Amino acid sequence: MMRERVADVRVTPIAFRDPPLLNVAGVHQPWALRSIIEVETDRGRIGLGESYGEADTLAHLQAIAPTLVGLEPHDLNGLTRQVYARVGGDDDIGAPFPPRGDKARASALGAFEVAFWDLQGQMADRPLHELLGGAVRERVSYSAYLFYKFARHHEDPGYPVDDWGETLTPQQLVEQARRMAEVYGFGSIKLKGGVFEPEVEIEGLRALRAAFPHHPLRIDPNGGWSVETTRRVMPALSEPGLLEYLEDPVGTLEEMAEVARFAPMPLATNMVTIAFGHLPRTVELKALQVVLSDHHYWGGLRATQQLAALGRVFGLGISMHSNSHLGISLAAMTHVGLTLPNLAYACDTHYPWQEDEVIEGGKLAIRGGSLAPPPGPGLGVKLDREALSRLHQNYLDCGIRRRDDASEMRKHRPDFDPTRPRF
Ligand code: GKR
Ligand code: MG
Repeated sequence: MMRERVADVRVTPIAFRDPPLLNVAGVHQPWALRSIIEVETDRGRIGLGESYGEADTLAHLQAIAPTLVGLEPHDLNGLTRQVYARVGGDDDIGAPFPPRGDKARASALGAFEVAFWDLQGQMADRPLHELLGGAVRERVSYSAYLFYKFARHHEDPGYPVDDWGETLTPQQLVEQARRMAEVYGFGSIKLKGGVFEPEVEIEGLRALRAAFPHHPLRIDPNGGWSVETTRRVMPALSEPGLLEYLEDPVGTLEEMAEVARFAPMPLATNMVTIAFGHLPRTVELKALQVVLSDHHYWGGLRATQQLAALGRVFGLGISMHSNSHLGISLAAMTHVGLTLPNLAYACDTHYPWQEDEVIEGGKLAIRGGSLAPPPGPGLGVKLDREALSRLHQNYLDCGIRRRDDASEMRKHRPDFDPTRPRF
């Protein structure tokens, strides 16, 4: 019998509304970009993927797409070969510190790999996590991802003020956290920092700790602090029971290693250890304790499992990083999360900040702070075609082709300087 093969691959850029969330780089633009990947077989099955939607990623995905025709959905090594042939970079996907080429390759691979897995699941009539080795838990825990935010975007008359309002004070942070906890049941809290002086953000953490005495709490200044600043605030950050871990206080691996020498709490990253080739030096320097995996740029779901296995070998904890995303990404994160024995922390997700969806049935429902994968074979999600064309039209109309939080911030604060360390 003829084997089922890829017959067509479509990559559709989309844009969806994003609230004015603050971070070290500036503020989110009114639209977030993603790309939706459809890999269709000669029997009409469609596997789905979701990835970044910025111009350079999109160019890679669109260049690779036609070269996948003829592959079998099980041929992940064949897929890897095609991706490597089209996206420049070193031969070793994780060679030490050439992250540009390798991140581009790993991101392209991850985008298509999820769609290939989705097809494999559909062909086997099995949910994806079963193909990935089976579940070690029934649900994946996610954390409340708190952001300081403006009440509205600077110039966007068509966009109503979002109903989260402004979050600039400790009291407003607590209110944001209460709403997250009430609606989604989150049992862990992450604060996106790097926005205000660290002492101001620590006041926010203290308010959260007082309001949520038992929720594990983290802060992530995205490399916005210097080593000296981190040393200065360490006594306050080390107050008993305040932090579960400290994420990317400083911007380089070497600086993380310096901080690790005086920080009593675990250090986590999604910024300095972002490829396999970074692991030897990370381990050698004892620079951190938790790697926030992300299938979108580590190279897919197999790579995520391999990273978790290496984490077990070297005593690194594993959790998950997130960017603004929709349900295809969340389904993929949840399937692979079910299979990682050492997923020891609640994963990040921006999902509550996104109102729109591209999958049938609308938003997936995080309940009790966790999510079970959507039922059904493969990822368990299907494209809502009307939503896809609407979100694609948003992309065509919005004019944004590259995320630029700093320029957006300068509309509010003309003297804003995103140079890091900011503090
Ligand atoms: O969405 O503003 C944001 C975040 O800062 C995001 O860009 C980061 O990639 O969430 C991320 C992180 O944990 O560093
Ligand atoms: Mg981070």
